[in-house]
Amino acid sequence: MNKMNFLKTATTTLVATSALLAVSSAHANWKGWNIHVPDYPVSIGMDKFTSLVEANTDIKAKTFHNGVLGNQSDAIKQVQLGALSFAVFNLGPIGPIVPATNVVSLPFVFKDMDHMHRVMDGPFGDKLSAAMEEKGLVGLAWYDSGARSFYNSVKPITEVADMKGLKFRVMGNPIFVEMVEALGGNATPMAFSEVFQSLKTGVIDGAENNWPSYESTSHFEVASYYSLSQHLIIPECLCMSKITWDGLSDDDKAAVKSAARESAVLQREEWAKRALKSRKIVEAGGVKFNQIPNKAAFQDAMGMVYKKAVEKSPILEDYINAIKAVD
Ligand code: GTR
Repeated sequence: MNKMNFLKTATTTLVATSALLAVSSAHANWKGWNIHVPDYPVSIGMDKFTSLVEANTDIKAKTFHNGVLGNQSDAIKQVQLGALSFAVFNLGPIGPIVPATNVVSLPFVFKDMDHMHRVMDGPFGDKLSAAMEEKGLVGLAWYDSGARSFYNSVKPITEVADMKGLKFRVMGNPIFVEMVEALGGNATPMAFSEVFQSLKTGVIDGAENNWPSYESTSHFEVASYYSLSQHLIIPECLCMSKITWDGLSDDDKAAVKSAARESAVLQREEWAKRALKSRKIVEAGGVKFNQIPNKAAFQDAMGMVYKKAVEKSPILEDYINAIKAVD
């Protein structure tokens, strides 16, 4: 083939491929995974995201709430494979797949929610997104998930010694097992959907979560001691499958990204409102909540957890320092 013919063929192929891609994007039907009930802040954010995507592109997008598409660890794999197009994931269970993200699963790594926002909304958040993208997850925006505290059906936790002998459900990441063990308790990784029944039947004594999840799952009805340890502040990502993302035109990418950002603004507002509302609901429902006077003792017990995490992924040392360096 001479040079001219080659160029012609190449151009024709390119045009045909782009046309195909454009067609596939025009008829795209995105499925999104969500673990939460439809009126949860994450769900409201995701619904905003899909309505903006549908308004500003030719893509059809629908979120399946209530975890009907399976548990979080399986859903992460489905998004990586492109079987699901998008999802909101807590970064906790992403750690085993993208070790760099383990830094946000280290207990007490953030001072408070505002500190977490300053870190994640700056260059550090972009660094974590880049690490996720290498594993097929494109981070579009960061959602809020509050601070997680311990709750159980046996007694209030006021000091580290109270954790001894209690069995807590944790999310799927060895860091959380180590965290509970470092405090003297026992830990069982378990899917979110199984926690209520396990609390009710006494398979576990407790779990840990933020006010809205403690309330929306009714865990407060079967584990009524909520102790404000606030040991984890883990952001969540509105993530897309890289396979889906790579098939988008530049215009669609811009529209999708801006839809995600706009949805995150709403999600954070809704989060703040729901955290207050959920706390009121559970207190009215008879929850006995207590402050922990010496939180520093819980923090001090985390030395081994940090040491092991850094041994496994040495990059975490720099990441921990980078987080601490953000005021
Ligand atoms: C919630 C979080 C979920 C899920 C859940 C859990 O706070 O929003 O993504 O991680 O906790 O404990 O499994």
